[in-house]
Amino acid sequence: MSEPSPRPSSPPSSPSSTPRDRDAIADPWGARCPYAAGETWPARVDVHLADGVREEDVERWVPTASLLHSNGDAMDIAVCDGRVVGVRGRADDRVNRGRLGPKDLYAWQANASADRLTRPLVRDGDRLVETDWNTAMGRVVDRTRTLLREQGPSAIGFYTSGQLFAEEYYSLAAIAHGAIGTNHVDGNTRLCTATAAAALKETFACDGQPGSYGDVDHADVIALFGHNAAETQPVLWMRILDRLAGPTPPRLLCVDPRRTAVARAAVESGGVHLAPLPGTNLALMNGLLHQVIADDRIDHGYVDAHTVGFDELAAGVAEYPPGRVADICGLDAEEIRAAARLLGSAERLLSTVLQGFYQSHQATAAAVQVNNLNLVRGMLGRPGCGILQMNGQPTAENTRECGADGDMAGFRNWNNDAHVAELARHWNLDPLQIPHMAPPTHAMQMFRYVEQGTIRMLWVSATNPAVSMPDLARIRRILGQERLFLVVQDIFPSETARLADVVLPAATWAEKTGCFTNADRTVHLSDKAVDPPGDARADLDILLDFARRMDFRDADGRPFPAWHDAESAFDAWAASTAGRPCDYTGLSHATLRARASGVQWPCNDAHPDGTERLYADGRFWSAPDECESYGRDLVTGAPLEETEYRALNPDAKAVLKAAEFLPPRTAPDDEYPFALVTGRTIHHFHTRTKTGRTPELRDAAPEPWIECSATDARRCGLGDGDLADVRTAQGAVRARVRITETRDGVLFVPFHYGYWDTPAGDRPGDGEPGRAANETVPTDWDPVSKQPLFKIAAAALQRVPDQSGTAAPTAGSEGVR
Ligand SMILES: Nc1nc2c(c(=O)[nH]1)N[C@H]1C(S)=C(S)[C@@H](COP(=O)(O)OP(=O)(O)OC[C@H]3O[C@@H](n4cnc5c(=O)[nH]c(N)nc54)[C@H](O)[C@@H]3O)O[C@H]1N2
Ligand SMILES: Nc1nc2c(c(=O)[nH]1)N[C@H]1C(S)=C(S)[C@@H](COP(=O)(O)OP(=O)(O)OC[C@H]3O[C@@H](n4cnc5c(=O)[nH]c(N)nc54)[C@H](O)[C@@H]3O)O[C@H]1N2
Ligand SMILES: [Mo]
Repeated sequence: MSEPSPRPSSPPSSPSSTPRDRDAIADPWGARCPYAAGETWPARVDVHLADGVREEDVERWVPTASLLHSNGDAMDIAVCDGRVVGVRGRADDRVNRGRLGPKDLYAWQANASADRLTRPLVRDGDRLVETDWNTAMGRVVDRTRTLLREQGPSAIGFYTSGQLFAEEYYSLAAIAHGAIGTNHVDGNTRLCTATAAAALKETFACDGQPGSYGDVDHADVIALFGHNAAETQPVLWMRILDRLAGPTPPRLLCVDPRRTAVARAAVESGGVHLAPLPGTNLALMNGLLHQVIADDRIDHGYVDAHTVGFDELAAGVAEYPPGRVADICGLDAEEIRAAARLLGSAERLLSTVLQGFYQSHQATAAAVQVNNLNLVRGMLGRPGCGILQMNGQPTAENTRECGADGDMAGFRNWNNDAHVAELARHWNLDPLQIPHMAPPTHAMQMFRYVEQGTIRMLWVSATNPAVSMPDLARIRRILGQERLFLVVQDIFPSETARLADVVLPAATWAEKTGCFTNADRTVHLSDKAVDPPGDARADLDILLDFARRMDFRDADGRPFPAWHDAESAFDAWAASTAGRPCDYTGLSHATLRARASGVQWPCNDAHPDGTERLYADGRFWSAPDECESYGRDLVTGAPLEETEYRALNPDAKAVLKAAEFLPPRTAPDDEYPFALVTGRTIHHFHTRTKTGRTPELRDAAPEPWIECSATDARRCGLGDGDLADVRTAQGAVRARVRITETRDGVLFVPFHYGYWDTPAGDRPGDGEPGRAANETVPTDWDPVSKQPLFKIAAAALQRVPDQSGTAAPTAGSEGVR
């Protein structure tokens, strides 16, 4: 194993940062470090080591960041005897100042689970049998060659992740787009941050997160739209809690149908919690903009200098007075006015948006209105004035910027021949080899093509669609087809791996080197700390091995891709970003290793220390020749032509776009009277392949549950802890009821629970209730971003009769207060 030279680890720099090992299940956010607006967030170093290991016993500390959410919490991995024995937060990192959340502290243990995939597997009839790399890769290469010969590149699809490293995505994009020439490349980022990207492309004509976590230190109002940060980005939430505990606390706005910890804090801060009916976000945003404009809380100077479209926006939202919006959203008009006053009186407004918007009805249109809100208030590019169209997954930013989601690497515009030619020069390929005649195929469409049989080989890496996609009965049918050749590259025998023809065992975080970028553009290097188990190999090595076996060549007949390891891949990636918004040319593995903190892109000669906020100078990447996208119609999703965009925005400003509210397609009715939303708990990550193998986290939330209000429970004859079925037209989930302060008419089910840890074959038969939330979620997506709508289904709730005994109510995130 090659030992990277150690980066300066972060010893406690002040008494307040003496490392502390807390019980992060009982105390998820730890002790407060109050601070005032404009001050530096104090350090607090969190640590957790395996039983019996003391800090002084640790042989090496290897720098990395968390791979269990998009926050990018920087930490050092503790290594003893070639094993990971714990983690410690990095006090000097800009993202977390030493803090770690529950998953950060415990989930590293999953790497050492006994059931890690250690050998490649190939299908032999009904069974998957162990084999060697030559045999497994031989099968993949044979099938690829046959399909290319018989059907051409569009018979092959790649479905990847938001959890690999930048070097891996860039290699995958080069192989799939460049060498194979298929347009069927997307990530599970389609399920996750497609709407974040789309909303930024609509407003700024280019992806790229404008804001910074540093804005929390300055804001006087922080608005969280469909974002349960307390559970999904606990370290960012600690920062907000520390401001709330300080002398000049911000006020919060929380928009969420559930009474989350964020909602409670909003009320306690003197701010507002709005609990709209699911699926009505756009109406609400239009109402808030209506009132902010009516109260003339507009920064006219900013709007005139830096935006186009204000008059159309004002005319559009004129139709949404608070009374009408209150009816649509199931709110009081006075609540809407109060929220508008809060937003209108802000001097430094930080807005964050996440899945409550991205995975609901009219997702992009609603997320764009948050951009509009900050723009009309002139709240962008100054300390405390920011927009965070959040990411969810740890490396989703890289999936997008490297082009592994089908976009062109470097936020290039597939619809601009000059951009395609530039990328082709970096790859030394003929531009015609890179598909760009049509928009990249999105994941939902790729699964449709697999269903219809035009895609015959699907290579799935680091994602578990058999649990995370909507309408699982359909997904199981699609992935289980005889005619499909399914390659699954994972670290565990997931529900998806069990359906595969070839399973490739991967090395993961701590076992491989690479970079990744969090939601506020902070790039961290994650160094290899220990060897992977058995024959498992880094995802990068698997991809490059495939390329060599396929004997891909560039225009001069040299092996393609031209790079051979993580460092050379990073250098190639960085070079390809020169002159683009996500400019990495000032970074390398060596420079990142030498720094005590992660660095925010763009980082180049002009900005050698990175860039805290985009658009501080009021200049955007929206010039027609520079932009990543010409935009779409917000209601229908129809793409704009280049000529239309040139007419709309000739002077490279930000675009204010209005959209009319349409009632959701799936609304509660007599048969299905509830609105069902699905989402997360603090203890688990996604399909629990890691957190379900971590004792502390598994035991904190061992089983799924159904949240509903006390009124709704009573109406359905249910008590806390009773077993019930949530049923939609798609399917059903059976779980115990947890009575919470969610609004009446709304049910919540966590989506983390699949079937890998239930007795074999314990999957629901058709029509039988299962435990995966996605049994119930219909196939539907946002017309602009193509992100599936996981948070809007019409459902019925029924007590399961003949319950034996009375089980205790589910323990767990009710403790998250
Ligand atoms: N603990 C934990 N943290 C995670 C993850 C995890 O699995 N576990 N995953 C990471 C990833 S990939 C992601 S994408 C993020 C997601 O992070 P979040 O978006 O914060 O999490 P969710 O629970 O999916 O949804 C957020 C909230 O949306 C609300 N909501 C539902 N419907 C509506 C609606 O119509 N309108 C509004 N305004 N709100 C609504 C829900 O009640 C929920 O509280 O978390 C990241 N962090
Ligand atoms: N109903 C409902 N469904 C949802 C959502 C929701 O809110 N509600 N949220 C959606 C969102 S935002 C997201 S992000 C998705 C997440 O959905 P998935 O991506 O399917 O969830 P994960 O469990 O994170 O799957 C990652 C897989 O990669 C494997 N893995 C981990 N590390 C590595 C590695 O280094 N290399 C390789 N090769 N494999 C690795 C893990 O074992 C796991 O099988 O779910 C979506 N689905
Ligand atoms: Mo996500």
